Amino acid sequence: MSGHEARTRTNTKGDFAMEPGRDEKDRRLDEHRVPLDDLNMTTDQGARVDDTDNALRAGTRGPTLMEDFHFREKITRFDHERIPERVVHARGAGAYGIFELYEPLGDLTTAAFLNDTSARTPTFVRFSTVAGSRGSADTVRDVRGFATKFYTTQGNFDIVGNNFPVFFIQDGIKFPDFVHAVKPEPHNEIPQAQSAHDTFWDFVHLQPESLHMVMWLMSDRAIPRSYRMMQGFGVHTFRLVNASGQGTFVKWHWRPVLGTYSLVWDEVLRIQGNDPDYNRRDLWEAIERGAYPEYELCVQLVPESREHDFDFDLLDATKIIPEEEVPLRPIGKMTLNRNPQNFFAETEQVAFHTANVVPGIDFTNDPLLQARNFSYLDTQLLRLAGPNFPQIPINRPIAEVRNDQRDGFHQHLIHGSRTSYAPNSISGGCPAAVDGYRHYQEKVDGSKIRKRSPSFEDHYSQATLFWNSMADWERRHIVAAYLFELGHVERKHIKEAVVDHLGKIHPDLGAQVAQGLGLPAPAGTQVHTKSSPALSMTGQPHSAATRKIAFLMGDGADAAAVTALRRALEGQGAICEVVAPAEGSVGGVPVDRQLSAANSVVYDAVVASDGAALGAMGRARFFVLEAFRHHKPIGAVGSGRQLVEAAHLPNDVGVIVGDDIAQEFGQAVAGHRFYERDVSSVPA
Ligand code: HDE
Repeated sequence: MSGHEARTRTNTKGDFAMEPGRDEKDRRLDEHRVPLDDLNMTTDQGARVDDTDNALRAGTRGPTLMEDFHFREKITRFDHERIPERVVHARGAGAYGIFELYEPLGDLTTAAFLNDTSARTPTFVRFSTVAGSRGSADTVRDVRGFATKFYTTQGNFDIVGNNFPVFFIQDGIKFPDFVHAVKPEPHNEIPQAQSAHDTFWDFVHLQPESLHMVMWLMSDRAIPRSYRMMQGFGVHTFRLVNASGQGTFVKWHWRPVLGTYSLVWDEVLRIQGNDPDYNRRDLWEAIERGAYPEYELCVQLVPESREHDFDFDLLDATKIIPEEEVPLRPIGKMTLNRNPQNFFAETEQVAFHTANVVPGIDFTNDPLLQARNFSYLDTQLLRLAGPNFPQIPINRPIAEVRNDQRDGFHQHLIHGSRTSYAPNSISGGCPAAVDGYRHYQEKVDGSKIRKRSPSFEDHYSQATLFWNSMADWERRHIVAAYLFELGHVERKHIKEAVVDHLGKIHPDLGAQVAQGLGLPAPAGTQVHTKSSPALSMTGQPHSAATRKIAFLMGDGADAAAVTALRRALEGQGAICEVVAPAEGSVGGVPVDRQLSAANSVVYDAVVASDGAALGAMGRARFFVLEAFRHHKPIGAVGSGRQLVEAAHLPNDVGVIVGDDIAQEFGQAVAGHRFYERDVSSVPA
């Protein structure tokens, strides 16, 4: 069933229960769903309304009357529609899914959903940017949130992760400082959703533990092509616990089946104007189309006996465990297969929490994780107005909830019990605390001290590892990102201090950024030469599936050639759209978008057909040139060659012209971009 059908079905009254394949969470939401049907309008109290266009007044030109309860209720409800946005990760997009396990992990954990391969565990995922407010653009340079709620039979388990495997700080007590630094500056609330300003870089140079994460932020990982093509990481080291109480350290990884791909910087700046909802729309449309995003859940496992075998501390969230040292083990797959029906009710009101764990999954003493285990519950109390937010439909577990917690604003449950305390004899001792979550028995012994472990002191080695592992094009993009960001910093001492740190990460990086900023190259430092190939985005799985291709067609276009190429690409799962100077059809082929309403930046590739007419149009030439500048495959069939010639492309890397280009062009689309193409002479 396609996502669209699923949505339509759930909008229709009555047929849910009969529908096979629906998961438990989906079924339980039914009682909260308001179907689209033929009911007449009522007030919140259920009284029928006969006019919602005119307030009650004393005479047609007279004052509005207090007595108009419908008017007052309608306006009051409107006045109170907004809730505080998330203090970070305010802008997001959500989707429902299903998690399926590959093999039982009984030797590692007692978690039921990690032991039962027949279980289809419902999930809800919210992707987000971090710094911007709710209305900011999707394609900003930022970390992306990747938060997953598993509705397991033992209660909710949340992996509240990001698309980078490390974080800016080591100790949660620095989080307010970091967030204040990256958010818009306090005096004028500028800039929105950007790190390119003085306070962020001031923080970075004074808090060098952020340097490794900032390398990721300056890389193209910070501008993902799609939420569907982005990795996710739990970041911290967590712990799995088996039936004998034995612990194993674990790092969570989500690996997108379509591979990890990014946009390019110049492109994202233009997408922000063309389609600020670019990533949100992409996720929504893919699910509606039935192209369900899939991610493998992988784990890195470290036996407790190996805790101190690394040259970094497993409790330090600014460090990765290189995949070459501890390989990824795929344990299951999540498929996102359903869009929410109401953004506010589901995506906005969902509340994640790192401390939502189930038996068999536990924490470590990572000081960042420890702080998060406090913060998420606290933040929901404000954002969702009180302690009963777990009763909001999206947050309710599918496991039964029983306890003596009571009352508070917006209590939805009617507790029938005559007691709300334990122990009690009146209610037979119920609810009884037996056979529940048991914390891992870790021996703790230490003096109270405000100090970090010396094992947290190295802030450079893994930033160097990241730089060493990049392909040439990735390094070029990283240098360009530092130049853009530091180019927006006003204070010279901040730029100098950052460049000094960059020299310690790698002399080449320091020298290149210094040169662009007109600063002296930092003093050379001896750095290690180790690399981790898994950190580069080269070598991703190739697929043309869900890639968007614009067919630029003019009046004399060769419709047969276009149709044949289109069929071949659609056969690989690509999405083809015809762009032409006017709506209607060209040579019998229906036009999807008129040229003046289309822009190359929202497509992955461009095919030109009939260059004679289009070659004379500046907008069509620009369309091709801009796609070329962003390293996208350019194809031409029939007279499309003339448009490509008219665009005056400086070289032909990734420009595929001919009568039978289907195979070569399909491969080019699957390969994403021609980063080796020199675009330095293309006007911006
Ligand atoms: Fe969060 N973070 N965070 N964070 N975080 C929030 O919780 C916080 C951190 C992450 O889609 C807030 O409900 C502290 C790391 C995601 O709803 C808040 C610290 C990672 C989301 C909060 C961190 C994350 C949040 C804001 C340092 C990656 C969005 C609203 C100790 C592993 C979840 C909310 C969603 C949201 C606190 C660090 C990921 C304030 C104190 C590291 C994906 O509670």
